[in-house]
This record gives sequence, C-alpha cells and structure tokens, in this order.
Amino acid sequence: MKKLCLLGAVGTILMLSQSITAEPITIGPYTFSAGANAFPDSATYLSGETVYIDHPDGGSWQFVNGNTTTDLNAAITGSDITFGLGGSGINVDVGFQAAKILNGPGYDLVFFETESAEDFELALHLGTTLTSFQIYTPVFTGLTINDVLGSGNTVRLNAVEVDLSDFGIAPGATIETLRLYTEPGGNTGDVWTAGADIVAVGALHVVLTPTIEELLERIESLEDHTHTYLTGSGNGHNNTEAETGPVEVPEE
Ligand SMILES: [Ca+2]
Ligand SMILES: [Ca+2]
Ligand SMILES: [Ca+2]
Repeated sequence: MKKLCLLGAVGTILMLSQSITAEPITIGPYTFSAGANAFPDSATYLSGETVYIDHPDGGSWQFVNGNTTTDLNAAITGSDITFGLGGSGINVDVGFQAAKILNGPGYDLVFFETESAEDFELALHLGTTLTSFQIYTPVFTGLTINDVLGSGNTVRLNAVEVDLSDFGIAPGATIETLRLYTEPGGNTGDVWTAGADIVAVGALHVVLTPTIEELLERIESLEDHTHTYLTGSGNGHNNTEAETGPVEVPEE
C-alpha cells in the first residue's frame, strides 16, 4: 500500500476551495463576481459618532441615531446600499471572513458613499499591525440609488476604487480586516460639514475561505479516494498493477 502525502491532500483542498461559486452582484458600474462573498460579514465599533444613514424608498435620506451592534452590522456588512454609516469621526473594523480580499491586478475594493461626496480614510490590518491611513475621495457615479435599485430615493451614489498596492501589499497577498475612519466634522443644526456616508464596500478580487464543515467533507472524500498505478516502468515482471491506500493522517 502506498500512502498519499497529507500535504498533497491539503493542497488539493485549497485548490478545490477556489471553485466555490456564488451569483454575481452588480452595483451600478461594478460587478462583484464573488457575489455575497465579496462583501463584509463582520463589523466592530471602536470609537466616534454612531449615526447611520437611511435612504428609504420614495422618501428623503435621513439619519438614524443609534449605537447598537445590529445597526452597525446592518450598515456596513452585506451589499445593501440603502443603509450605511453616516456619522463623523467613526472608527470601525470591517471584516471579510467568507472571502479574503486579494491584491489582484488593478483595483481590489470599491467603497460606495452617498449624497455629497466626502472623504474617508482607510487602513489595513496586517496580522497584528495596522498600516498607515490613506485618504480616499468618492466620485459621483452619475447614478442615484433609485437608478441602481429601481427603489430607494434620488440621492446620488458616489464610489471610489482602492488598490491594496496603495498600502504596500504584495501582488497575490490577501487581507481580511480593514479599518474605516470617517473624518470628523459634525453637524451644525441640520448642516453636516463632514463625515462620509459609507453605504457599502465590495471586493473585486477575493480568495474564498472554505468553512470547517467544507474542509471536513473534503478530507472525508479524500480518505475514501484510491487509484491504481503501475509499479514499474512497463518492462519485465515487476511491472504489476497496484492500488494506493486512502489518505493517512500522521499522528503527532
Ligand atoms: Ca449598507
Ligand atoms: Ca490590486
Ligand atoms: Ca456623503
């Protein structure tokens, strides 16, 4: 019996993990081929105002004051552009667990922002360190939320692309958590002087992260996998057919 190397099995699993597919999601001029996996699935509040911006169907945009975890997750995870972060001086960590963001060719992330275009800052978590912040300025897409969704309202949708290379990330490297900072301004009466209104962020390039359940399923399928091979080069009586044993996991 011939043992297959566990490292080979793991390599096969990682290759298989690239083939998981999801329905693409399009927001205005951008298509996210990884579908729901292209959008954040976790958010952690750190500091700053906790004000959210809503763009109700047919109504005017409005701020919703609150500071609950539910509001934060509704605002910044997923692909909904009708609800987002609207406060100033907000520091939040935004995580991509289903798929890591890949530094592919050109732009890797798109941030969507609404109404007047306002700057925000971005840093990336690299292991235990945080990169320096870079400032990004959204640009009007020419579309309103209503243009994109066929619902919502006529607030302008702005967008800005981000290349992970801006932060010195190597091509092919991945990150899974970023830090978003909306510059402080605040409101004077009903006039907001700063504070970007971030409604969504999507990744153009991702590496999907298989779940533990998916990994276990693949290991189980490999444990049952065998194939036949010839023991020699094709000459003489030593060239006999044999069958590999299943994958064996070495004990520590
Ligand atoms: Ca949102
Ligand atoms: Ca890139
Ligand atoms: Ca804005």
